[in-house]
Amino acid sequence: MKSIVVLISGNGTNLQAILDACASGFIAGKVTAVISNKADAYGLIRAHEAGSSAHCLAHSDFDSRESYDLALQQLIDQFAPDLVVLAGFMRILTSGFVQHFSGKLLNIHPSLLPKYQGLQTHQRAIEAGDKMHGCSVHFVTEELDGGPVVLQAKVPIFSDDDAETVAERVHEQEYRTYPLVIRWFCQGRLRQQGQQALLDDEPLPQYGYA
Ligand code: 3YE
Repeated sequence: MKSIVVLISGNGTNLQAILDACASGFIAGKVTAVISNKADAYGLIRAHEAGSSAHCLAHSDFDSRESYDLALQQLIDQFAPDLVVLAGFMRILTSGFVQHFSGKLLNIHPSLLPKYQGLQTHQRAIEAGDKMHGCSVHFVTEELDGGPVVLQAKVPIFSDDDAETVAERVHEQEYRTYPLVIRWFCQGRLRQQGQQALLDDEPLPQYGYA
């Protein structure tokens, strides 16, 4: 049974999908701890209800990004996790943090990477006239949303969509793709080798969406 630490900043709907997948046995792992950088994150209640250790480490209590990330790293290390999962955790992580957890740090991003790194992805996809959008699970490297992609799911964008209806469609795919990737990781089938993600030692394709 692998140990997973999940980092959140808010509602924690992806966290809930992961907790459910652990409870059903789909993921051979246990969410040992959930850490939020915001005290009012509803995901902390989800964590508590699922029997995970729930923590708040507020970035506002620290005077630098480096000191926060070091404290976060030390808190995570107490649980000695096999995997650290960002699930709506809205902070850019320092290179020291990323290096410390290299190869065991995953994020889910609401776009078909490498398109639309950063924020407001649904609005930007609509404004660009894209017919296709989606989400990407990737290993975290120093470059924001730039690490090797493991799995993507596509959704259509219809002419009467707005950012909210698209977000809803993308969320449904996030709740399927993230647990699947975490399942692979906990089975020992998934690893990171530099800018490549390997599944069963085979390189996964890095898509280039123009
Ligand atoms: N850090 C690195 N590489 C990555 N963090 C995330 C992915 C990822 C990463 O691939 N090095 C929002 C955008 C960040 C933002 O600017 N946040 C602010 C704080 C805002 C607040 O706390 O209210 C900041 O300065 O970090 C996860 C996604 C990060 C999105």
